[in-house]
Amino acid sequence: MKRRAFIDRSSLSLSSLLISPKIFSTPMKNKTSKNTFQKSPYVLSTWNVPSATQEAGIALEQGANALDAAVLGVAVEEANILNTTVGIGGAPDRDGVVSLDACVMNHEGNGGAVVAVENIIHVAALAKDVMEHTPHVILASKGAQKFALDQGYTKENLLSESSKKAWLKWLEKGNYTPEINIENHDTIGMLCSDGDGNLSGACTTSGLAYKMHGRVGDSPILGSGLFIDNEVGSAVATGVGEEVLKTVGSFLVVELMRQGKTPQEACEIAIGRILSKQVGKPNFQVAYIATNKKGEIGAFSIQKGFSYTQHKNKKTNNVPSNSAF
Ligand code: SD4
Repeated sequence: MKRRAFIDRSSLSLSSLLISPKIFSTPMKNKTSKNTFQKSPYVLSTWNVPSATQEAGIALEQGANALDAAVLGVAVEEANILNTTVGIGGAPDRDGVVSLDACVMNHEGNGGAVVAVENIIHVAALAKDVMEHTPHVILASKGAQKFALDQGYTKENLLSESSKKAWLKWLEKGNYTPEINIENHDTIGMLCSDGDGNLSGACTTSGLAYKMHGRVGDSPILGSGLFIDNEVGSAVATGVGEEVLKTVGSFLVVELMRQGKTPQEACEIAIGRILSKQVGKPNFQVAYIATNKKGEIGAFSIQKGFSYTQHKNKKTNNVPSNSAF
């Protein structure tokens, strides 16, 4: 699953990427957890996203906090017009409308999310703005867009020519069931641990290709697409959101780690929970990645083909995940 970064990495830096007027203006509160074991920053991202992961890693190495780094990192894929599952260029719904979902969570247990947002590229930054500048956790659709415009975001056409072409081809069959296959699951979920050992994360997606208009998946739902507990660990999901929502997947992974499971064991049990409701081999993909306060990492998926990208000790590499089938 190769992608070329739309934005040249060198053009992105802590000082130059103005995805949100406020992205780096929030003072770090320096609230560290009681059990900080890991001080060397690291980043984990779903799928093969070296540019985004490295961007976040470099930001952490330069002293950014985990939340700022995650939002900055996923912004690389949100701006990548060739990535048909995130941000600009994302596959539209069955009516030809691109709508985006995103959420963030920080080490203090705060979160923000936006669902079904049209015409705004950097929805993870917008989710962070919801967290930091409203009394709410989730803003939806037109309300989220109005908030974005008030915050200084600009309206963009998110439907690329090639995504439009693919949608028109899909329409020829008149098949109004969202397609479910492992190729269209490339949500970027990113987990960051910063120099203070604090955990934060972001998850951003255009959702399932050709979904019903108004459909919202797991990715912007705290506890399903993403969950952070700075005392325990963090987890993020990708794949068919309906299955993750029904098992509150990322929360489950973190709660399993709280009970003493390693991140790997927790991801495997959470995938097992989904499989336990299925008869035979399912035809959909779900994958989790997770990390704990010791810096241990886990990843597991239903189907073969899932991988995650990590940035650790100044190196970025892609790691294949084990799978149930
Ligand atoms: C969703 N979990 O909307 C997302 C899909 C996904 O790449 O992972 N897309 O259900």
